[in-house]
Amino acid sequence: QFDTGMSEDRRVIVHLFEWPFDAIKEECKNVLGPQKFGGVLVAPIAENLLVQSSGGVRRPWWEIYQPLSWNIQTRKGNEQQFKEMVEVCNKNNVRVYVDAVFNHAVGRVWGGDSGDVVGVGGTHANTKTEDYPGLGYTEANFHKPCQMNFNDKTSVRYCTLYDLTDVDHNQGHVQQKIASFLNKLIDFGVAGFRIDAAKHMWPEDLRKIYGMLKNVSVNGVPSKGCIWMLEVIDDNGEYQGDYKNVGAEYDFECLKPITQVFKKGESSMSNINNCAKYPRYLSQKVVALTANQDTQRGTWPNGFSNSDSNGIQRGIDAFILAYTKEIPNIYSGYSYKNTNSGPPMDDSEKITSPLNCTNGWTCEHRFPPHQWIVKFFTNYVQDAPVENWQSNWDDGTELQAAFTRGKKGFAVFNADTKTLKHTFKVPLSPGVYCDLATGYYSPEHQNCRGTSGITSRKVEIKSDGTVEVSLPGMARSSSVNLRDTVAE
Ligand code: LAG
Ligand code: CA
Repeated sequence: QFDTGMSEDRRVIVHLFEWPFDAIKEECKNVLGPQKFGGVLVAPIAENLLVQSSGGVRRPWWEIYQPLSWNIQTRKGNEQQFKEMVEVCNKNNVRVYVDAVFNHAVGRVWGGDSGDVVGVGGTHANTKTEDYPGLGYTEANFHKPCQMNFNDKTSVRYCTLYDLTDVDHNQGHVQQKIASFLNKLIDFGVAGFRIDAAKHMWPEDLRKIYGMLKNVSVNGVPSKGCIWMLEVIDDNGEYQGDYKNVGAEYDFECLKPITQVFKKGESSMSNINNCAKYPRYLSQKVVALTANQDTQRGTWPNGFSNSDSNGIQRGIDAFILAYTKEIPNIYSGYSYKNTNSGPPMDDSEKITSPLNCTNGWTCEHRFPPHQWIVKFFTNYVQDAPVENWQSNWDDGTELQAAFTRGKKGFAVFNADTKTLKHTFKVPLSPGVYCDLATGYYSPEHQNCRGTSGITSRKVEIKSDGTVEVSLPGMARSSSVNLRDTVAE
């Protein structure tokens, strides 16, 4: 684990995708602070292109990935609301991270013949002449448009992603613009950034920009250097090494077998365990991603859909939280009609409040087992080693696994459709434990409690260190909507 500068033993980040600032402020106070989340990742905040409709829906979510000014002005709120949110989250010991989009600006197609485009705050830009006054960029600050060849690193960094106008980060002027935006946020108390499309920028340029940043200071107290979480999507490790001296990187590679095991019953638990031992995971700062707006929509890797709520994503989240030694980053979103659908909104296109987890907001992070497993990670295991790994006691499908985290925790997963029944031997002290997947220990009741006062499952470790486990299988075919099961 790398030093994140998060408060005390807090480590888990939750991505509240497209939550308005006012709602995040409340969530920090009422849920994230008390439940010991370490940080919240906020979706892009810089003024973006206003897209009336696309793919049959109004206001597609992805308009936020097309910036045209540095003003903090999106449907999530304005600069004042942002500042207040950061202040309240910091007071509640929840660090704020911002998804920063600076590989590109609004794409060419949106300007039509005249090239004129307008942002959600009324700022204009011209995609034809490449004048983006709100960003302080002119044609000279962009790469020449070209078709990206994904087999060529130079092309991946220089050429055009979708048709988004590609910024030239080698220029001092550009570095200055980006750094001053990030520094302004650091002044507000922001502690780090997700670097969108990091793979599409040169590591040396990113290092220069990182070097221009101020020191982070939270609640007026100097904290660790700013954290960068780089989005480097990498199937075979051909890019990740390039960025290891720039910042932390999201782990996409090991998410793949994890997704395959839980989603389809393919790959195997031992592939997951081997993956985590690749040298690059030991030498680099890693953020263990469980999902993001892209993976949820199936963009990568053979993703999910709304009806995927039958426990698959929850299984993945729980597995990563129980297994990882890195910094976990879970995702909380909303249900959607098609993959373009933006966040739930009212008739005036204002984003509705997610605070009651209604209207389509799915509030995965409030699902009680998530909160207990966040505690399992935060309060107990953290970077304790994964030991006593077993995944092949059964009939060879290897969709079930058990492991201990040092002498601090024991976890069993069943991603198979059939029931798991097995007796394990573990090095934890004998006694009766609460199963944190179903409840938590309540000192007040001196018992294990689930939701609504129900006594939750207990697990006994006998004096010879054995523990009998019986776990039902996953129902891959059933389709329960998440909204029916989240805490309201
Ligand atoms: C990312 N990481 O590198 C984000 O995680 C991902 O969500 C972003 O794509 C992408 N990079 C650019 O920041 C999203 C949508 C795209 C969307 C893009 C820009 O997944 O579908 O493209 O944001 O808004 C859209 C249209 C395309 C069109 C493009 C440019 O969907 O059809 O070509 O805009 O006009
Ligand atoms: Ca680029």
